Amino acid sequence: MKVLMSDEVRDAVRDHRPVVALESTIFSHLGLPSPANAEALDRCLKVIRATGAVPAITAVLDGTVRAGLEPDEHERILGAAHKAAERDLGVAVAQRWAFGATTVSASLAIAAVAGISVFATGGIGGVHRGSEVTGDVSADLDAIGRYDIVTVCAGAKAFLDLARTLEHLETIGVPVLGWCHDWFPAFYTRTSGLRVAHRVDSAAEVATSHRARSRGGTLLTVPIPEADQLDQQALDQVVDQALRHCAQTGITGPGVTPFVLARIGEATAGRSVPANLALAENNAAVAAQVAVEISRIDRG
Ligand code: PSU
Ligand code: MN
Repeated sequence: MKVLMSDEVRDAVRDHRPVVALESTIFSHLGLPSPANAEALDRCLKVIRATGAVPAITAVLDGTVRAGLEPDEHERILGAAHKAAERDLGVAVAQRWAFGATTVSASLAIAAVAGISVFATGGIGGVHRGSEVTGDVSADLDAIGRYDIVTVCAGAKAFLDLARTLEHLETIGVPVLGWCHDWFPAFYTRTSGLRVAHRVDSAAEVATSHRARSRGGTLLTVPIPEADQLDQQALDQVVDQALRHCAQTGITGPGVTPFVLARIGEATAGRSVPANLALAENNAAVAAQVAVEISRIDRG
């Protein structure tokens, strides 16, 4: 796969300086409503730079796979998009998609070609509830396991089967780390009640353990900041109702996420969107700290 890198990102990777890759789905209309999406992008970019790393937004623009966008291109990822998972990247090139919004799996594939070691997102895809019937397991998990990259997230999407998601990550050999925390976070809330494999308390620990691995990726989970978390019981109720509605009315596949997220937004009186922004920014900040430590190791 050919990836066009911005000059800034190419130079930083060449010199082993810290770089953090970002996906574009969360910033598009598929991820967050306008104008919160623009604010999320702005806050993530700023905090990565303030921590001493270079941000590298991934996307397909006009049929070209990109790592690192120019400032005048940022507006293009805030609008309507075709969702591009890793498997879609080739078709996005062949059909010259105007904007392919990269998911976690696509971003990791692009970051790997670009030589970037750290990737920040909001929530990863995972094993869906009822997957024993539908077989719905996000390609994100395979990509996290396959590429030699640290993925930083606040857990998985709010309405997945988190216990099965953790089991799957164990099966494919991904170390799931908790950032100053013993629990697998549940996106809008700090804990799912499920333990992570290992707690880590510094970026240096994450960087060292990642570089000491035999193969594949590391998943670093960062709980949403305390002040921004939502009420778990209220969330459980909305999610159950929304998923039942999807099943009854035939909303399936890619339609499910936007529907459930909209319901969560209504039920929390709009508090889910600021929570999403806060966790995305927080993940970007932690990812930048990890990138700084990895760069220290790589520069010897
Ligand atoms: N988390 C959310 N909303 C999203 C996503 C994650 O709260 O829209 C996106 C991410 O881009 C992730 C993708 O990579 O959904 C996973 O999609 P799927 O379950 O179709 O693999
Ligand atoms: Mn799926």
